[in-house]
Amino acid sequence: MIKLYQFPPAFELPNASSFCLKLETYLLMAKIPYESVYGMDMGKTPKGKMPYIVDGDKKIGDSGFVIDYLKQTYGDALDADLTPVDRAISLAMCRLIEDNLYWAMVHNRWMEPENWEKTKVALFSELPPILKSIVPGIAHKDTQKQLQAHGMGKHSSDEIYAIGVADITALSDFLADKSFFFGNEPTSLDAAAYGILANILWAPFDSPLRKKAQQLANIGAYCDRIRARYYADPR
Ligand SMILES: N[C@@H](CCC(=O)N[C@@H](CS)C(=O)NCC(=O)O)C(=O)O
Repeated sequence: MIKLYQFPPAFELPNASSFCLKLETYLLMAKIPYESVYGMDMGKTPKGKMPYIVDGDKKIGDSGFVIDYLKQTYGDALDADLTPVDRAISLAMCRLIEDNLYWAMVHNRWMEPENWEKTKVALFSELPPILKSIVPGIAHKDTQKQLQAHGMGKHSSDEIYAIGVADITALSDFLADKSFFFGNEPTSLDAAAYGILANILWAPFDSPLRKKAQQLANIGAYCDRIRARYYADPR
């Protein structure tokens, strides 16, 4: 059976990492059996990031490459019927979520001082005492560097939230009154969108991002719908 390596659950979410939640949601939506292996050992990851999977003798990192592999190996249950135009939109929306909105969420969790205190407790409190005194500081500096390298970290908080709010509004406008982004059944874009929107809505961080997601009624209803359909059984 496929082993899905991911961070342990946090903030009462199946995963506080939007990429881990995306991949688990994809596996559930595509009905591919898997077993979660929770941990924080980045040394074993193929790309220094979570999530990754091990399937037999194959170890694959990056949620996008994992989904490509799953489609090739187990069939494309979710995206097979998308038109080329749908695929182009799906890719662009996915990039909006993962290469832009994600960094606004990271800024909110890691760079706002009171949120960093919550993030630190949620992510690192299970570490043994020696590691607990070292790892959070290193992770914080590394995240700050990543935000700078991406470019999001060069903006003020107000500017970052304005960027993120525009992304959430675009997702809401595209979703409109549909059940899922491309109609009545989910596609891989829904897995990516749920990964981040559930994290923005339900992790305990007030921000203009969460406020906007709460104001847009279709976003809350969408996340509720996916949670009820795929996460009703406690796992
Ligand atoms: N492109 C990767 C991104 C994965 C990613 O950024 N994972 C974050 C958690 S949300 C991570 O492992 N961060 C740890 C680090 O950067 O040290 C994917 O799609 O899987």
